[in-house]
Amino acid sequence: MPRASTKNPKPDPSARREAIKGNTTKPVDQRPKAPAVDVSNAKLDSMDRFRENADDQPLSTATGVLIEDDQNSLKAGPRGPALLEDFHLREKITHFDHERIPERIVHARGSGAHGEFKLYKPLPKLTSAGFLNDTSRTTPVFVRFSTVAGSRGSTDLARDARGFAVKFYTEEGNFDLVGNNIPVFFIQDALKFPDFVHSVKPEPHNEMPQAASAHDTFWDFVSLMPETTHMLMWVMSDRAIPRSYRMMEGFGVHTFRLVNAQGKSRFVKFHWKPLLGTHQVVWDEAQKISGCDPDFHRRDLWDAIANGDFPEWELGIQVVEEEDEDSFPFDLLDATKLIPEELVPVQRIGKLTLNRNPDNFFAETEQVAFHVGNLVPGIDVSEDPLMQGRLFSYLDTQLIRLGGPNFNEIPINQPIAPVHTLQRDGHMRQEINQGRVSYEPNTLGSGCPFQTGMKEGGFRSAPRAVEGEKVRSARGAKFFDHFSQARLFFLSQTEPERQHIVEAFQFELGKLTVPAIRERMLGILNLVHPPLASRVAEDLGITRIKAIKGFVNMGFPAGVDPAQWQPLPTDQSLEPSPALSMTHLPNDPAKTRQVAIVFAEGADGATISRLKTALAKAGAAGRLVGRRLGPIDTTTGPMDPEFSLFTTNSVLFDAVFVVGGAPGLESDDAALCFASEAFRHYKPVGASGNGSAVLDRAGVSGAKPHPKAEPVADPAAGVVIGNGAAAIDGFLLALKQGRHWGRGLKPPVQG
Ligand code: HDE
Repeated sequence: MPRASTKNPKPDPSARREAIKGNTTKPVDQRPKAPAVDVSNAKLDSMDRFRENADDQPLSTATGVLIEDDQNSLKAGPRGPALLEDFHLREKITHFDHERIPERIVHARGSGAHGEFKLYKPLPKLTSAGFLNDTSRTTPVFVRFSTVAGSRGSTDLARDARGFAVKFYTEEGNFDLVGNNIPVFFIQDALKFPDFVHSVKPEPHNEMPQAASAHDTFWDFVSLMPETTHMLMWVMSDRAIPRSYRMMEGFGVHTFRLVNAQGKSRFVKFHWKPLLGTHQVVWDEAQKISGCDPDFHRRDLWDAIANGDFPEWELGIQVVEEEDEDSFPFDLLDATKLIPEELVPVQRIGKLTLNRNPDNFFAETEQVAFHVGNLVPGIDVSEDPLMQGRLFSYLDTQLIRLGGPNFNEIPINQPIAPVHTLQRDGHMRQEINQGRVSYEPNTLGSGCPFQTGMKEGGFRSAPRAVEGEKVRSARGAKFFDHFSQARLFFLSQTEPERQHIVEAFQFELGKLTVPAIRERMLGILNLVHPPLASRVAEDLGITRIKAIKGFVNMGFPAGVDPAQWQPLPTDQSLEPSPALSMTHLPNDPAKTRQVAIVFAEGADGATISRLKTALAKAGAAGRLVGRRLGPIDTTTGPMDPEFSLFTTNSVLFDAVFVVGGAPGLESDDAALCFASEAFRHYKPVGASGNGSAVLDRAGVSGAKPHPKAEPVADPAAGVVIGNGAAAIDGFLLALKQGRHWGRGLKPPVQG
C-alpha cells in the first residue's frame, strides 16, 4: 500500500493502516476550545513543506522503513544480550544522544510566536525599505521574547531585562530587530560584554544563583562600572518584572539609520508600544509565581494566541536629522542613553500582531537565529561601539549553537526573498546548487548570480565620513555622563514605581555577602539622587553613606589618566519625562486578565454565571477555582471548576472573587491565602454571599494603612463586598483600575 508523505500536513486517508488505527483512542482535551483562526502568510506557507504530521501514520525509521516492534530490542534469545545489528535501536538511541544543542549564552530562556506586520503609511522620505513603503504588504514576522541571565529551563519571572527579538521576513530579505524591553543597556563597549555576562550569570564555583542578579559578582562588577547606573535603575524597576510579554514595550536600544532612495540618511530609534499597555507584577508575587508556574509568561503568551487574543504592538520611530546629531546633552551612539520622547516624539508607523503559536518549540523558537547584521536596504547600523560588537557576535554565536554555516537554511530562518549565494557546502547543506559556477565574476554562468551594482535593490551602506586616529583608551566626551539619565528615570516614576525601585535595591543589595560592595553601590546611588540612596540605606541598616572616591573601574591601562574616566557631574536640571513611567500608555487593565472565581458546595450559581458573563464582556476571563476538582453543587446545579484551591495559586491570577459556598470555606487555609495574597499584591478582591467571611478572616476587609502612609491611602481600594449586580459592577470597575496601589501599605518615597 502506498504511504502518504510524512511531510504532508493533511494525511492521505488511503495510507491508513487499519491494524494500527484503533490501538488507542485520542483522549479528550477538557480545556475550552478556542475559535479556529485561519492564519496564513508567505513565511508560514513556505514552512508547510517541512511540517510533519503523524496522524494515522505508521511508525518508521529516519530512512522511512516501517517499524514492526518498537517495544523490544533485537536480542540473542529472550534474555539477551542485545545485537549490534539492531539498526533501529542504534538509530533511535544515537539520535536521542544528540538531541541537545548548546543553549544561548544569554537569552537562553525564551518563547516565540509567529505574526505579521502591517504598515500604516509609506515612509519614502525616510527609507527605501520595501516593507516601510508598501501598505498593501503583510510582512510575516517571528518574535522571540526572553530573559537574559537564566538558563533554558529557568523561571520566566526573574528580575531581568527581557529580550524582544523580531525577525521580519520582508520581500527584500530578513530584517532582525533584536531589542530588549528596556531602552538602554548596561555597558557602552562590546568588549565589556563577556565581563558583564560573567558577573550576572550564576557564580562559577557553585553555579548559584540561577536567573538572579541578587548576588555578589553582579553588584561587584556594576558598582565598579558607573556606566551601568542608568540601566540598573531600569532593571530595579517594575520593567524587569512584567505581568506578560504582551504588556511590555520593546526598544531597538541602539541608534540605527534609515536611508532613503536618494541615499539621505537619518538617525532612528525603534520602539514597540503594546496596545494592552505596560503592566507589572510585584516582587513578592514574582518570586511566588517562579515556584507555582515558572512558565507563567510562556503560558500566558501561548494561551492568549490560542484563545484568539492576539497580542499587538505599534512600531514607533524617533527620527533625528544627521545635522542634529550633536544637539543633545548625550551622545546618540551611547547605548546607555535614551532620547526622551518629549524631546523627539515617537511616530507610530505600523502594527505587529502575533497570531500563531509555533508547531514545535525546538524547530522554531530554539533554532531561530537572530542577527543584528540582518539588515535590508533602507535600514543601516550606526557606529555605536556596542552595536558594532554585536554585528560580530550574533553570526559567530549561531555557528557554534546551530552547528555550522548553513543555519539560514533551517526553515524558521529561511527568508521568503529568493536566495542565490555563492556560498557552498558545509555541515548539513540542504540547498542543491546546480551548475558549474560558484564564483563571481564568471562567464560560464553568464555572469550569474550577478551583483546589482548601482541598480535598484542592492544593499548599500549609508555613506558616512569616518576619520580619526586608531585609539583604544578613549570614548566620546558625553559618554561619561553616567548619572543624569539615571536620575531622570527615577524622577519620572510615579510614587508606587519609586517605591518598587527602592525595594528592589534593598532586596538585591541586602542579599550581598560582602558589605563593601553594598556600600560602594549606595555611594553611586547617592550620586544619582540622595533621597533614593538614603531610603535604600535605611532598610540595609546603613546610617552613613560613604562618598565614592574616584572610580577604579576598567583597571586603567598604563598611560591612561584615570581623571579622564571620571563620570561627569549629575545634571540636576533635567525635567521628568512622563513617558518613562509604565503608566504613560493608554490601556484597559481588564482586557485578557485572568480572574479567579473561588467557590465551594452550595455557592450561588447565579452569581458565578453572571460574573463570568460580565467578565467576558469586559474582555477578561473568569476561571473557576473550586474547593476541590470535579463537579461541585451550586444553587443552580453542578459546576465543574478548572482548578482546585490545591492545584493553583492566587499569584497566578489578576484578581480574585470569592463567591463562597457552604460554611467552612472561611477556615480553609488555601482560601484565606488566596484572598490575602491577592490583597497584598494590590489586586482587586471581591466577595459575595458568605465569601465575605473569607475576606474577614483573611484580614482583607479590616486592613489598616501603614502608620506612615500617605493620607490618601485607602486600604479598602479595590475591595468589593456585596451581593448581586452591584457587587459585580463594583468588582469590574476595580478590575479596570488595575492594581490598587492606593492601599498605601508602605510609606511614600520622598523625591
Ligand atoms: Fe545580545 N546576544 N549581545 N543584546 N541579545 C545574544 O545571540 C551580544 C545586547 C539580545 O531571542 C546572543 O543568538 C553582545 C543588547 C536579544 O535568540 C549573543 C552584546 C541587546 C537576544 C549576543 C549584546 C541584546 C540576544 C546569544 C554586546 C538589546 C536573544 C544567543 C555588544 C538591544 C535573541 C544569540 C533570541 C542574544 C551577544 C548586547 C539583545 C551571544 C556581544 C544591547 C534579544 O550573540
